[in-house]
Amino acid sequence: MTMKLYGFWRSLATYRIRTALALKGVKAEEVSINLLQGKQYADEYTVVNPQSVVPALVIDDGPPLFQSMAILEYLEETHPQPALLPKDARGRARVRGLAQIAVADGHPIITPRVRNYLETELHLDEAARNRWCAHWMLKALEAIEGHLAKERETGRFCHGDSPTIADICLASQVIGATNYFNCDTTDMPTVMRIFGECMKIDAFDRSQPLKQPDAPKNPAH
Ligand SMILES: N[C@@H](CCC(=O)N[C@@H](CS)C(=O)NCC(=O)O)C(=O)O
Repeated sequence: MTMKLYGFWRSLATYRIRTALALKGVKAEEVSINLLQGKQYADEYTVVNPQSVVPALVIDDGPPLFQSMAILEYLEETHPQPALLPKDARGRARVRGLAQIAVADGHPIITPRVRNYLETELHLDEAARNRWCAHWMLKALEAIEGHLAKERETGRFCHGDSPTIADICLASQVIGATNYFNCDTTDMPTVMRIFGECMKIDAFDRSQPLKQPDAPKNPAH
């Protein structure tokens, strides 16, 4: 079986898949689609993903899988060990809910296509665009903190003592907030404690955007 992950070093959604693959010990060749150069709109890529976003995962000659949550669920079903979802339905609902705060509510409104629209159609300058992004990234993290701080299922990780899909999505959100938008995360101690636990795991750490071979050496990208 061959796997090809279409992604980009900077992409938070790609980070989620890279991390899940690493946790599960699944090898995939990564094909870089340079979002900063608009390569997501090139014909060669729109045949892979008509939405012009990464990630997409192609397995053998099969049709590309798309949307990071759907790909995470696919990997969980096809490579069940180590499990990234709890055994009980209620637990799975909680993990998916936490993940979706980042994936469905926080991340989509800071993506390049949204930032480009704010710039070219609404004429917001860079400072205003960054304010927008920082605001919405933090809102999602605050919502996650609200759950994690008070719910007894929270353990070393978001749900118990081993990492789940919720931790992968939390980590992607924290990386975006801190690496890209300089967010102040002091009001979310549980989120940051769990992020610290994630980063002790090699699969989370080495999948980070700034640790990818094509990432710029100067972090002020
Ligand atoms: N909901 C999608 C989001 C995909 C997405 O927006 N990816 C970003 C990179 S993290 C992208 O390719 N953006 C291209 C653009 O906005 O032009 C997922 O989770 O896979």
